[in-house]
Amino acid sequence: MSRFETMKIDSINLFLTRMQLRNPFRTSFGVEQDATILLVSLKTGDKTGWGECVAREGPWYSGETINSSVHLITNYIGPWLMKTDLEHPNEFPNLVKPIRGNQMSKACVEDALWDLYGKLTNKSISELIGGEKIKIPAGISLGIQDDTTTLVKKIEEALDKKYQRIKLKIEPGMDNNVLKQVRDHFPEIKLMVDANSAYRIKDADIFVKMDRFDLMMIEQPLQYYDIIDHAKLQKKISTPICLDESIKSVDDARVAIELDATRIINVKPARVGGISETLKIHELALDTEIPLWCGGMLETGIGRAKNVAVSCLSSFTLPNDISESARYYTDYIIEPIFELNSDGTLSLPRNGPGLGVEIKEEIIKQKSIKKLVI
Ligand code: OSB
Ligand code: MG
Repeated sequence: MSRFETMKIDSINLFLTRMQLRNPFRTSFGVEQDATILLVSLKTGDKTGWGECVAREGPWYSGETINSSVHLITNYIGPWLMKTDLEHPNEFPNLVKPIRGNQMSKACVEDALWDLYGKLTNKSISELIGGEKIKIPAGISLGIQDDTTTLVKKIEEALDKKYQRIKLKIEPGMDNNVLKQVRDHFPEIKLMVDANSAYRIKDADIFVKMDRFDLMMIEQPLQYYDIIDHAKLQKKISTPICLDESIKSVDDARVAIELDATRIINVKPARVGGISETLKIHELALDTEIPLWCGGMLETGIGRAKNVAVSCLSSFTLPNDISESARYYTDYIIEPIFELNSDGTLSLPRNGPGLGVEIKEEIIKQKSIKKLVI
C-alpha cells in the first residue's frame, strides 16, 4: 500500500463530451439519442480518479442539468475540495453538506475521489466498500417502442442473451394493453415495469388491473417527489412498488420503508448523492430486509463500472439495470468493456485498482466539445 496522508488534489478537469446512443431510448419523460455527458477527473501526482455526472441537458429526470452541475462544481464543490485535503472519500459528504440537493453534481466528484483513493491505496472500489460478489445479475431496461412487434423482438433478443429480467417502460395508454400482449408471448419471464412518475393516485385502478400480470415490481408509478400516495397505492395492490426518483437520500428511504411506500428500492448512487450515501442505504436495507438493486442512467463505462462495484454489496440481491456496454454508446471510453457472461451476469472488472478499468482519455478528449480546468 502506498503511503499518503491526505488526498491533495492538484487539478479538477471537467470534460463535456458528446456521446451517441446506438438506439434511441424512450421513457414517459422523453427520448434520448445524442447525449452531452459530463466527466470529471481529479489529479494528484501521477494518479487520476474519474467520475461521471448523470445529469443531462434538461431537468427531465431530476431538477439537475449539465449546466447546473458545471456551475456547482466550478464555483463551489471544486474550490472547496481544492482547499481541503481529505483523508478518505467518506469525508466528502460533510464537505458538501452546505449545498442542498444537487445529488448528481456531488456524486460525480465523490465517485472520482473513490477511484482516486483506490488508486492511491491499490484497492478496488468494491473492496473499499465491502463488496461481497465478483459477478452481478444483469437486467435490461427496454424503452417504449412504437409497436408491440418490435417490443416482442427486443425481448426475444434480450432473453437470447440471458438477461435475468426484463423491465419495460410504460406510460398512460401504453401499459396494461402492452403487458397483455407481452405476457401472451412470454408467460413465465421475470418482468417489471417503470413508469417514471407518469401516473397519479387517481389512476390506481390501472395498477390494480396490473396485478394479474405477475410483475416482480412496479417502479416509480407516481410523482417524482411523492411517498404518501405511493403508500396509498401499495395498500390497493399486491405487486411490490419499487421507488426510484422519490428516494434521494437514506432519510427518504427510511420514511418510504416505514410507510410501506416501497418494498424494493432501485438505488442509483448518483441520485442519492454518491457512494457514501449508498452505503447508508445498504445498511438500512440489511436492517429492514428490503431488497435493493442498482438502477442505471444510461451511463458510459465510467459510471457503469462504479455501478457494478456498488452492486457487489450483499443487499443488492435483485437483477440490476446494468447491461452490456454494446447496448449503449457507439464509442467505448473504458477497457475492458462490459460483456455479458453466458449466465446473464456481468463480472466485476479487475484490471487495476479503483474502478478496475482503464480509462481511455484520448477518446474522451476526442469526444469532448469543451474542457474546463479548476
Ligand atoms: O428510470 O431507471 C430509469 C435511464 C435514464 C433515466 C432513467 C431511467 C433509465 C433506465 C435505463 O431505465 C437503465 C440503464 O442505464 O440501462
Ligand atoms: Mg426508473
